[in-house]
Amino acid sequence: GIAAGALTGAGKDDLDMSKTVLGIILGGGAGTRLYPLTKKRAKPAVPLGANYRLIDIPVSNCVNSNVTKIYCLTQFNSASLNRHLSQAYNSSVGAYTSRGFVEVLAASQSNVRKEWFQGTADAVRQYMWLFEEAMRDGVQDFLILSGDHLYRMDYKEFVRKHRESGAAITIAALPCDEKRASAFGLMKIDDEGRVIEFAEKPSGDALKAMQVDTTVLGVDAKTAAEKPYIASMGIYVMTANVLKELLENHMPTANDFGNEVIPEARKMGYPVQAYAFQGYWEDIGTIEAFYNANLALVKTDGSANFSFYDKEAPIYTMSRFLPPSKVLQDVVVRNAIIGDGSNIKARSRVSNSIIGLRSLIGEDVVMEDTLMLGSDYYETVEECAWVPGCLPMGVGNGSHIRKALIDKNARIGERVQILNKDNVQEANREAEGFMIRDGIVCVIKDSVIPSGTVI
Ligand code: ADQ
Ligand code: ADP
Repeated sequence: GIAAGALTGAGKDDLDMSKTVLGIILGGGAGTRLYPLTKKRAKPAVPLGANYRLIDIPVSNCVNSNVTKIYCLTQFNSASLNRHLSQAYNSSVGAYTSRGFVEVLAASQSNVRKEWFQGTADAVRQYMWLFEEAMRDGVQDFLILSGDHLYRMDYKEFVRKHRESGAAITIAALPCDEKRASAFGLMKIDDEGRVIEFAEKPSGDALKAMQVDTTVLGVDAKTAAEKPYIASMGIYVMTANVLKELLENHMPTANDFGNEVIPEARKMGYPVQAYAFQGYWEDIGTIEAFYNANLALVKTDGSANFSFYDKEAPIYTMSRFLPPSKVLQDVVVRNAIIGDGSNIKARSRVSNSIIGLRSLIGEDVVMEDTLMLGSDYYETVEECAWVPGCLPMGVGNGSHIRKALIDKNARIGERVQILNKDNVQEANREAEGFMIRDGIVCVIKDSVIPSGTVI
């Protein structure tokens, strides 16, 4: 569900975005960094911000920028991902005149021999035969996006700059501090924004060597002093026929954009440009970053940088027609987002937390700094009672949970304590239904944590 009006809100489109740009979303590799969220689902289907999924961010940005032909490349497909995309978007992008679509392309379905995509560039190469059809239909540029970023961006300006500069590849870029710089592709640029050096995730001396004056990106001197690196956001506009030529003829064995294609193309003399992005952007592809970015949605100290609400550029999702959430007597909710169809029983206290859709929270529960993803379906207490040993969905009476990430359909019993009192940073207790990553207790999807458990 997108209201019809939302699509016309994309503004004046002299670039003919819907016809000339193909959105390609890199939906995830092996899925190790977000594990165990990716244990039972493809990365784009990971739930976000109580009602959404990761894929909603790039797809909504596309729709709001009038990019209506969208492919999502993923290692494997899941029924829920397809259902989510088709229910949320296909009626809106698929109008007869725009001939738009949002489709999942899985590695295992590719007609090229390899079982898995070997990397980002390899993923695009394996489906180039399909993208060529879009090129014959008028597509000039590929907009290559990541599936695990939280941001709002108007791709029209990005594409406009790409075409104006005559670049082969344009890389969205922002200033970055020393601490995080080595996690990114770093650039040096000239006065025209042309990339004159590119280093993928350098460290040590090679990192230091990439320091620049980032006021060239349009930031003030103070910000430039704190953030002396120009980082690639992993978001690119690439001229379609140039990329085809690069992947098939010049570097047929290159697997990655950041490691191989971009630095090689630059060395070969192809014009590579940087596009300065202003605004909030976060890579949420690790458990820690994912947890922090979700909880930052309810920060009151001004560091809540992202809102799912924006009149001009909303983030869309599947309409589920869930009932509004219900909160019973003497419940205290502070700094929280509660997804649709949730139910919080008497005297519970929820603070600094995101409670995902269809969450059932019992009586006298305490939840702090917790990201609960919710449930995929409702199950009544009566239904559960028919099944021997069934523990109801959600969080049972009297449980106390702090700094946890509870995946969907978890069944947490009564008087459970998830407090990680010993402040364990890493632990693999998958057989018991949880893991600890970066000090965050992750309760795995569909797990059962028996009454009285202490973690
Ligand atoms: P990373 O994000 O570390 O750096 P990479 O692991 O290649 O690079 O992932 C890029 C995106 O592609 C991610 O969304 C990932 O899930 C997806 N992806 C990875 N392998 C894939 C595969 N085989 N099939 C489909 N999708 C796949 C990149 C750039 C850096 C830049 C950062 C910004 O390489 O230069 O700074 O993004 O976050
Ligand atoms: P994810 O969307 O997190 O990847 P799945 O691929 O397991 O998760 O699919 C979740 C979907 O499956 C839900 O939308 C729900 O409709 C359905 N589903 C899963 N388990 C059940 C169940 N036990 N009863 C009814 N529906 C279920």
